[in-house]
Amino acid sequence: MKVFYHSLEQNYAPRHSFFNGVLVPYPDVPGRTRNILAAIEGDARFEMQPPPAPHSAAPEALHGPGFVEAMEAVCGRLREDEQFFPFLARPAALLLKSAYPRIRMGYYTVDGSTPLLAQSYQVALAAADTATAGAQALLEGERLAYAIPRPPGHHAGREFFAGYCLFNNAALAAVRLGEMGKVAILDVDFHHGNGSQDIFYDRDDVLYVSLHCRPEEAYPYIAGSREEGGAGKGRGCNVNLPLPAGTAWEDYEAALQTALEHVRRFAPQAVVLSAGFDTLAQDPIGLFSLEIDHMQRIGRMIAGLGLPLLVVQEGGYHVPSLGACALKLFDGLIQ
Ligand code: Q9C
Ligand code: ZN
Repeated sequence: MKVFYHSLEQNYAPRHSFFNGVLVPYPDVPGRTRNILAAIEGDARFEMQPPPAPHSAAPEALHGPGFVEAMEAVCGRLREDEQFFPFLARPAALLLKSAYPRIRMGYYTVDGSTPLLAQSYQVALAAADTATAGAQALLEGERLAYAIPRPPGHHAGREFFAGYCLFNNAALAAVRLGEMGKVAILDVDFHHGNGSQDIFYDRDDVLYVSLHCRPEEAYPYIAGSREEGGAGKGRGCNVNLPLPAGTAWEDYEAALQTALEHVRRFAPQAVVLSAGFDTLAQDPIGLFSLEIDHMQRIGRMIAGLGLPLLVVQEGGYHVPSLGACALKLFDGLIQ
């Protein structure tokens, strides 16, 4: 299967995330993708593709020109070693009129988990390009492809960045796959993909189904409840299946079965899997108790859909386990 990746992210290493009022070491480290790449390198099933064409994702179509321009403007003005957290975080229209990109960026900020660096804009573009190249492969007839963007994407909404995510890689891929017909995004990251939900909330051409830790107990705290079912013609096309902290395989499997029933009923032409490995018991952020072997079971269940599938990497922070998780997931998907 074709694997899409852009090496620009290897030099991308924010130092801190602002969480619970303190700066904590940034969990989205370059070692994450390095561990995955090392695992798949020696495996003939994975065929590394050349880096995607620059700016092929065109994120402004999805995220709006104001957001993309503000990010470019802020990043272009940051010092080499600077880590910028917007200190205003409010969608107040007045902020957008500011001549200062640092102030404008506040409009697009929801929390402090994600600082911006001088390279953020370029790296975010490369990540988006990586996911859309994966989508393009499915449009050209591939049945399974793997995109490994970094930073991840599912917390980035129409007009906000959050949760280590800048642009929504999986959403951009899903939009590209729209050429085939209806698309489902199945999100198995430990966290609710509030960005993906936001982007497709009122649309009936993209189904968003997520299995995640309930917002009462985990990030993003502000979205992910069962009641959020879509709006307007998108009603019924957003499915949240929140699970309590501590969830282990039996309950997870039952919820995944439910998620897959929703996907089948929607009858999409293609599926984007937002694949996070932060459901692992060892994960330093996640609060579920899955084992590495369960990734194979997840893969096998998803393969049962029999649909073209683009796997887009999201979270997963127990670095030494990530490559093994990816191999197990694809063992299940391919068998
Ligand atoms: N100490 C993704 O997995 N903060 N983002 C959690 C835990 C934010 C996760 C802090 C978590 C964001 C893509
Ligand atoms: Zn996550």
